[in-house]
Amino acid sequence: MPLAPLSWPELEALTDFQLDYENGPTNAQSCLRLFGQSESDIRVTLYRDNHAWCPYCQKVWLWLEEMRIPYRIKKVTMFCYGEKEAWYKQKVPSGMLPALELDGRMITESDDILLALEQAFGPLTFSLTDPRVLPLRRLERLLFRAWCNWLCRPPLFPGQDKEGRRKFIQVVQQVEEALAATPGPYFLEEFSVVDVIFTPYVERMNASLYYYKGYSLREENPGFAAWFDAMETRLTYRGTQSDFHTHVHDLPPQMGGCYANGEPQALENQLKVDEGDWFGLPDVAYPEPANAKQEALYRVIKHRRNIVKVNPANDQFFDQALRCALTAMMTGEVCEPPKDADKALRYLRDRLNVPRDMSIYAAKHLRTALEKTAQLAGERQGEPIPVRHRRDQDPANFR
Ligand SMILES: N[C@@H](CCC(=O)N[C@@H](CS)C(=O)NCC(=O)O)C(=O)O
Repeated sequence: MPLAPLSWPELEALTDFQLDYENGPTNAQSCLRLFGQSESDIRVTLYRDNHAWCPYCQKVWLWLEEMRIPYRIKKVTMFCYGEKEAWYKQKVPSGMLPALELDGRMITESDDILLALEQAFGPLTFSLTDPRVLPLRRLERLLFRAWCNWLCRPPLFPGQDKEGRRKFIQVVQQVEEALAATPGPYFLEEFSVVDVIFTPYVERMNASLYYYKGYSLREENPGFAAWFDAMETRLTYRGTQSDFHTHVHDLPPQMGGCYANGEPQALENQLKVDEGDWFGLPDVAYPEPANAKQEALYRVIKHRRNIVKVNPANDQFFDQALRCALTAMMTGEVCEPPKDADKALRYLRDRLNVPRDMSIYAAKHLRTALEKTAQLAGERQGEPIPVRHRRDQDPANFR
């Protein structure tokens, strides 16, 4: 017999998920990080984007976490998903992110921020200006440009996609050689600022090329594979790590478009990223934490009123459908949603964000529960995810 959906208090009793936001592992929800020090020790405020989509913010964020520098976090809206806060435009008239306040001095441009942080707190193993770091800094930009040229150029002539792929793979070979030049999995002998610099875009390349081009950076290159595996041993990186679904749909408005090549492998991958199986994606390889479902449940409960409010479906109706999905996730039993709940459940499935809302495995469980519950109601998809903007993700609805 199918189960009736549990009530919110009943669901609440099924999770004891807790996080020490100030002193515990890196997470996207903290607004204050202390690392065992006191608030009076704080010299730094990081202004970063609300949804953890901005790659340059991730770079500075990861550096601060690795160095365990106490800091405050102020979250700011990006143009593509909402209205930039007036208070931020007074501080940074261009509205660009990230920005960092160090001893009352405002700094923009992520590399300048890292240089200033190095001056104040010392380097992360090597300085950005170290002669061994400089060529790798340039290599990262070379890889970035080859990626943009392949992914973000509208197709103008036949063979353009193949040419983009060939040139990208040429630079990938150079990166593979750089990774192979030292004995460990990182760029230099030890984890360093170089790994931090490569992280944001390599993560975005892995996601976007898998989805739009059918090319799996992590699986097709042993150096990258070992590097990703090593990065995932670090709680700092895990806390900032996103998933394929989030990236492939946050990149188009940020990059001015991402162009799919229509190849069979790409089509297959698109289906997998959008509709599952999310556990079969090469976006994470470390073993799943035991409390991933509890985390997903805790995070939904915390924001349930807003989640229900922003869903295009009727509130009472969606509240029940959502509880069905959560009940199924936590009990493993079938919980029949109200008739026609397919669209509403898939609307939420498509709008979970990692790591903004929860960590990667928690989101895989929640997406799976939403999809499986939706399948009991029908085949209809939710409203399409916009590609020119992401106002559907306006953080104003969650304040
Ligand atoms: N060169 C800058 C680039 C920063 C940048 O492009 N930031 C983007 C976000 S990824 C931004 O703030 N755009 C304005 C917005 O989207 O609101 C840096 O390294 O900090």
